[in-house]
Amino acid sequence: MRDEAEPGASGRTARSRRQLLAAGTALIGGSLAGRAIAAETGGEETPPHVPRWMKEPGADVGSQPYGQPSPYEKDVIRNIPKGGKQYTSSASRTPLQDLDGIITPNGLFYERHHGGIPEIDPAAHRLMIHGLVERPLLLTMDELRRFPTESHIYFLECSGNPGFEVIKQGKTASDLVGLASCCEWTGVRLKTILDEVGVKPEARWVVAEGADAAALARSVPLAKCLDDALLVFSQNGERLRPQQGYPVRLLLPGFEGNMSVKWLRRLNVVAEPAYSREETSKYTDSMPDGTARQFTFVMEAKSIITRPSGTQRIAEGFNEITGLAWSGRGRITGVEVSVDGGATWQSARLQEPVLNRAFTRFRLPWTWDGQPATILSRAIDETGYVQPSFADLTAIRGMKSFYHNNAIVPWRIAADGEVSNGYV
Ligand SMILES: Nc1nc2c(c(=O)[nH]1)N[C@H]1C(S)=C(S)[C@@H](COP(=O)(O)O)O[C@H]1N2
Ligand SMILES: [Mo]
Repeated sequence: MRDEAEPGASGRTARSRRQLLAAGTALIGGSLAGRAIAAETGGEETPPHVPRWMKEPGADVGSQPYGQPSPYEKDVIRNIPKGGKQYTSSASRTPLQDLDGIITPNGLFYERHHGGIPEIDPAAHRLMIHGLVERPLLLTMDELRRFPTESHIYFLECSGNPGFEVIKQGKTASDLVGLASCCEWTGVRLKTILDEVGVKPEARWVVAEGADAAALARSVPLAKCLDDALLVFSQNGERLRPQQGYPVRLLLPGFEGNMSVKWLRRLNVVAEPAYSREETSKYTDSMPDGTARQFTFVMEAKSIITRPSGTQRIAEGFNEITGLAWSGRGRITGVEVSVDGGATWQSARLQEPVLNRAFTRFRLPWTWDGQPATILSRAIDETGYVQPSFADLTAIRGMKSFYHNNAIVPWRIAADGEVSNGYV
């Protein structure tokens, strides 16, 4: 077994993992647990000594009116690319490999901004609903909150997660698919507001516009607006963060992130799409025959193994393989994992809850024999759709595409336990 001095992204958990391994061995009848204690070299703060933090009272209640993570978790932060003009078109990624469960903490939710993050005074902000409607409305944020409200757990994912070339460059799970996050959203159904204004029979689309310097605008099919679209004002129980669209954003479950317009100021009900920048020059994909795919709304099923994953290092013996799967078309019904480069596949256990258009956590117990291996996962959703390999995806879409790359990500495990991107 490799020991606790291991470096890498998972270094901070190396010791607790070793202890867990020792405990697991004891559970199945070995006597390694006693040896592990004797070999412990943690120093004065480690049992059987009494640690420093037991010898005097801890910090006062309210020493942090808004709570912060332990200082020892300071490296669990958003993954922000170096350089580049952050105020024009920028993104930061969720550190998926450092998180557990299915909920993304608000401070680690991925960000994608086309004109920076506006600081909006909610008292001055209004939502205008107009166009092909009987009774146009201008809503204050307080008025919006008076409508019947719902909470749902949904993922949100940028359709450039990752670009077709990036898949060969990223090192960590976050580099590769960190433009995806999942949280509990609270808001008012867009249908409730559209019923209030009275949509005219010739209406087919709703153009949503943001109050940022980009004035980002997207045309949304009326059917989606009357289905599960939400006007969101809270995430994970607290008001939206400025980065996520404070004080109100559109949330279109399962659709490409770009359409979930943040800092929402206007909904224009129309008969034809706007053909805005974001649905003509961007968020379209060039196909091998020279045509372009346009209005590619739904995010197809995807999965990623978050542990073990790129830049982590594993020890021989027991390792739980775990990760996340999601589909814009509904629930995940299965995740298959291969530990032999795709030759054979096993069903992973899906951890409850398994929710519609939300991250689903999967787990598979695995004993690594210390030989080089390639591990992969593929998601299956309730429509029967199976996540494709990069080769299968590009056979149809070519390499001129940028968006909607939902290919399987392989992780290569070297003989020393180092995990790296299997595409490189
Ligand atoms: N007004 C506005 N809405 C926006 C954007 C933007 O730049 N401006 N970015 C879009 C893109 S490309 C994505 S992927 C999601 C990102 O949402 P998030 O930053 O909350 O993760 O917001 C979308 N909505
Ligand atoms: Mo995006």
